[in-house]
Amino acid sequence: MRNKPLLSWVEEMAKMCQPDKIHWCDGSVEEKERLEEEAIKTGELIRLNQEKLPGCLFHRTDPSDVARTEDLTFICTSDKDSAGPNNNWMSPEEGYRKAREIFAGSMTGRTMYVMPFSMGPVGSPFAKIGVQLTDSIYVVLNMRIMTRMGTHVLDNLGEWGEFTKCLHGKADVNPNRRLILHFPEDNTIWSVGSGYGGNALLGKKCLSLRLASTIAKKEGWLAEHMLIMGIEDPSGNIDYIAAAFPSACGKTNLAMLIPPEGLKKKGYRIWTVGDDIAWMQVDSDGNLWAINPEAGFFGVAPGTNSLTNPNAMTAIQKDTIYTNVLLKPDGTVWWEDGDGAVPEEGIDWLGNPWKPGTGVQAAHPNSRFTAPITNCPSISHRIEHHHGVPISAIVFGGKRSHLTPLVYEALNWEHGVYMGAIMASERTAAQYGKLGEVRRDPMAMLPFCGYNMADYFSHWLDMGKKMTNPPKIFNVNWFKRDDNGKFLWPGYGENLRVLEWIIARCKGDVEAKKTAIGYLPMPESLDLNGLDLELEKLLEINQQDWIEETKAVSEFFSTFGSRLPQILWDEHNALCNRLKME
Ligand code: TSX
Ligand code: MN
Repeated sequence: MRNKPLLSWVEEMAKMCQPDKIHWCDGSVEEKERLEEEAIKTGELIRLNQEKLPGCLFHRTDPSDVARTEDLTFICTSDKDSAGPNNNWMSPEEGYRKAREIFAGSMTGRTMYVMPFSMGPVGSPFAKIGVQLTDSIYVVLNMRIMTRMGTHVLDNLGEWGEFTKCLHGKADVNPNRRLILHFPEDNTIWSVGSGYGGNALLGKKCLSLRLASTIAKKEGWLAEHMLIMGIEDPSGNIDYIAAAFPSACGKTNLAMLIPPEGLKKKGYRIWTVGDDIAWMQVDSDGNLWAINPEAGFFGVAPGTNSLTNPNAMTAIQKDTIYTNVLLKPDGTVWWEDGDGAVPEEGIDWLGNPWKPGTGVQAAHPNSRFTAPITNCPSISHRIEHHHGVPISAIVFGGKRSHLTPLVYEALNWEHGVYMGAIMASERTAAQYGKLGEVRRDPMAMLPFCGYNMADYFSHWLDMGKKMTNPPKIFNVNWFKRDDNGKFLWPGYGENLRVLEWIIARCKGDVEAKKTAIGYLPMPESLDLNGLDLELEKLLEINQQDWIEETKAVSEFFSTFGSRLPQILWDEHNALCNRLKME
C-alpha cells in the first residue's frame, strides 16, 4: 500500500474508533470464507442449505434497523441552500462533531475492515474509487457482491489517486444515535448506528447517487437512479434504454424482463446492464453513454417470484445473502408472494417461530437479497466495457391509476426534463402514508439528489445542450386502472411491446400523434397481438384531470423558489396553454 493519504486517514479513523484490529480486505475467496466462518460462529450469519442454496447466507438485522432512515440522512455543506429543500442539512462542523461522539471508541473489542472498492469497471473513465471502513462482517460480504472490491482496486488507486472516504460503524445500532452524513466538500461519507443496506453499504446510495450527483454536476455528467437494459431486435441490433421509477414500480423486474412468446418468436431478447443506478457521460460521438457502477443486485424479496421475475429467481439460487426473510426448517428461505406453497412453519424475520394464518409477517416488507449480477441469466455482455453502452431512450414512469397514459414521448429535451421533474407515484398498501396519495419524486431522485434539486434540473437542461444526438425521453405507466379498479395493462413481459414502440420512435420508424402532453402512439403502431385490452382507455388523456395535475405541479415547483430554472416554468405554462386549447 503506497497511498499515503489513505494510510494516514485509516490511522486517524482508527484512533477515533479504537478497534482491536485492522484488516485490509484483499477481496479473495479465502478471505470471504474466513469471514463467513467467523460471522457464523457469532450468529451474525447463518449458512443456508448448501445443497439447495449453495454459497448462500442468511442475516437478520436489528428490528429497529430495517430500512433507509431519511430523517437521519444529512448533506453537510457550508452553505445550507446548496443542499436544497429536498435534503436535510447540517453544517460540516456539527456533523463531524455529533458523529465523532458516537464513533469514539465504538470499535473497541472489534475489527475494523478496510475495503478498497471501485464503482464501475476498475480503470474505466467512468469509475470512482472509494475506501470503506466498517466493523461489520455482514457489510464486508455485501460490499464484496455489490462492488468491485479488493487489492486490485488499491493497485489502480496508486500513490496519489483520489478516493471517497467512507466510514461506517454499527456502534450500538440505536436509532437515537444513528447518522448518515455526506460531506461533498471533503469527498467523505460517515454512517453510524445502522447495519441496514442502504445506510451501511456506502458505495450504493451514499456514494453512487448522493455524492456522485454532486460530482457529476461539477464534471458535466449524470448520476441517476436508473436501470439500464438492452433490447435486441430481430436483426441483432441492441438498443439501450435507461429508466427511472419511484420505489415499488418494478424497476428490477423490468431490467430483467423476459419477452412474451410472440415477441420472442419475432426475435427479441433482453440484456440486463443494471437495475438501480446509471452513470452517464456524453462521449465525443455526441451520444450519451452509460455504465452501471454496481456489481450486484440488492433487491426487495417480497413479490419476487418465478412469474414476476424468473431471471432474479435464478440469480438468487447461489452465492446470495438473504436479509430479514423467513427461515424454513430445511434451511431455505421464503417471503410473501414468493415461490412455492406458504410454509407450514418457520422462523420469521424477527427470529420468532412463525405459522401461517396468524397475521404476522413472515418476511419484513423490505427484506432483501444481495446477489452478484454475474448470476443473472440475462446479464449484458457489455457489463465490463469501460465506455458502457449508448443510450437511445430515457424512460420515466410512476404508478398513476388514472392520469398518465400507457406511454407518451416528450416533444424535445427540455420538455422531457419537465416530464422527469413532475414525476409522481401513488402510494400502495405496502407503503406507509395515505393509500392513493400522490407523492412527487422527480427523476426518482428525491431521496438521492445530493444537492439542491432546482440546480439539478438546471444541470439536466445543460446536459441536453452538450449532446448532438440526445436520447429521446418517454413516460410510461404500467399501472393505469379502469373505473372498477382493474389494471388496464397486463404489465411484466408485455411491457416489451411498449419498449418496442419506444425504440421504433428513436429510429424514426413510426409516426405518432401530437397531443397536449406529448407524442402518443397511433393505435396500430403498437404490437398488441394476442392481447385483449381497452387501448383507448390506456391512451386516453383526461383534460380536466391534467388541468388539476398542473395545479399540483405549480405548487410543487414553488417549493424551489426562484432557484427553479425559468425553462421549467416556460414548459409548464406551455403545457397549461396546450391543455386549454384541446
Ligand atoms: O414489476 C411490475 N411490473 C414491471 C415488470 C416488468 N409489477 C409489480 C409491481 C411493482 C413491484 C407490476 N404490477 C406491473 C409491471 O409491469 N404491472 C402490475 C400491475 C398488474 C398486476 C397484476 C396483473 C396485471 C397487472 N395481473 C393480471 O393481469 C392477471
Ligand atoms: Mn433504488
